[in-house]
Amino acid sequence: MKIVDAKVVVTSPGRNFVTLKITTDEGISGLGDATLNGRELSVASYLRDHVAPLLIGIDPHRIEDTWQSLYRGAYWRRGPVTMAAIAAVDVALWDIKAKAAGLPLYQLLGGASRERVGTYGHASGQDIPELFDSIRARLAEGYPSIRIQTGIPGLKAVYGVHTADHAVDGAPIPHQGARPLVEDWDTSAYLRHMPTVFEAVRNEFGPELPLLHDAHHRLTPIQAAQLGKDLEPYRLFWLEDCTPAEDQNALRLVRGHTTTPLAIGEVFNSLYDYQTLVSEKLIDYVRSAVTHFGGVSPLRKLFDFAAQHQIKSGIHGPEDISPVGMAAAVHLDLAIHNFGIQEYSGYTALTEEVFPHAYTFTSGYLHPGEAPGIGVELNEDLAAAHEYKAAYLPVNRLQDGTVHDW
Ligand code: CS2
Ligand code: MG
Repeated sequence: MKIVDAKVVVTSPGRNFVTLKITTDEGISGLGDATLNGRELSVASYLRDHVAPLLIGIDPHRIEDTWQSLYRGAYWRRGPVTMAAIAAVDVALWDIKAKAAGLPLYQLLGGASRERVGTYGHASGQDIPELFDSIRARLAEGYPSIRIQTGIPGLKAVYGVHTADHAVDGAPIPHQGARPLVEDWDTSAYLRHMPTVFEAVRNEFGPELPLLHDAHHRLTPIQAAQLGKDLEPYRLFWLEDCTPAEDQNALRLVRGHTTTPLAIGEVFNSLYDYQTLVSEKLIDYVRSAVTHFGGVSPLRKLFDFAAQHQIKSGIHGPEDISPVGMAAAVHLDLAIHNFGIQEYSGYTALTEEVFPHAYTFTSGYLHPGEAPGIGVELNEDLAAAHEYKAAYLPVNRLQDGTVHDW
């Protein structure tokens, strides 16, 4: 079997997605997600201009060799753009291999280790009553676990609190425009407010409901330690991205002060980003997504490394991972032993039409389905009808105007 075509499709059915379609001389094609929120066109160019020409003529069954050739052959290693591009190739080749075998991808990854994949949904609100309504809505949809994000008194806009005018079919959609929105931030106000939020949620919904929270890289290590300690009475399932973790050693300080479980890694794109975090057991969940970590091949290596340290998966699954990337994740989720939880925030109805898929989301649980491959198709005509629209992630600034992590 030989690759005869590699096509990049950029579409925007509510938000921008980048998809790679690889076609073989035997008529089997495979899809890969290359979506990098806010930098989509960089990955599209990396694929179109520097990767696709190199794929023509090679044997698509040689997944590991192709991955290593793209990683080592680029010379300039790692980074979100490179690894999203390599991820799309990796997933498309796994899609082809599984289709050629007539099997759903999870069967090539060792078969099912569970019957279904547990998820967490997003609940948010500007204030406690709005948050409670959002929690009730997620519970009504069957989510077994729920992430809590709220507004902060005195701040205008905060990560994770979606206003109705920025959601379609319940799925958040980004602010589109030539420049990013500017949001405001005050760490002291946040640290004062969050314990009161979890106190209110526990009083209203009880002690059993698994609750997650995303600090979104905004705290210093000692502030993260403080928040972790302050939230211990509320027994979180995890506190995510409590401090920027490029400095993996920073988590030694946090880990030393709190037993609140920690999840990190959605912005990581290689095993080296986790070296200290995993080997010293400084975290409890690894967050990388198939799309941003170089594909299924390296992510399963990460999960095996994490399993040696009793660390579990928590694959990143917001609305800016396309259904192609989500499908690949759910195949991995079903197969690996050290599965933790899968983030799932849903898509617009139009996105579902552009990417018809075999995976199902039923009362809070995902299953990849039994279709050969990853089980996703691309409606290219519909994709072409919804062109790329410039959209950037917000920029965060402190009250004095200093730029801060968003
Ligand atoms: C968030 C993401 O889902 C999460 O945990 O961190 O929504 C993140 O903000 C986006 O993926 C950025 O594109
Ligand atoms: Mg996050």
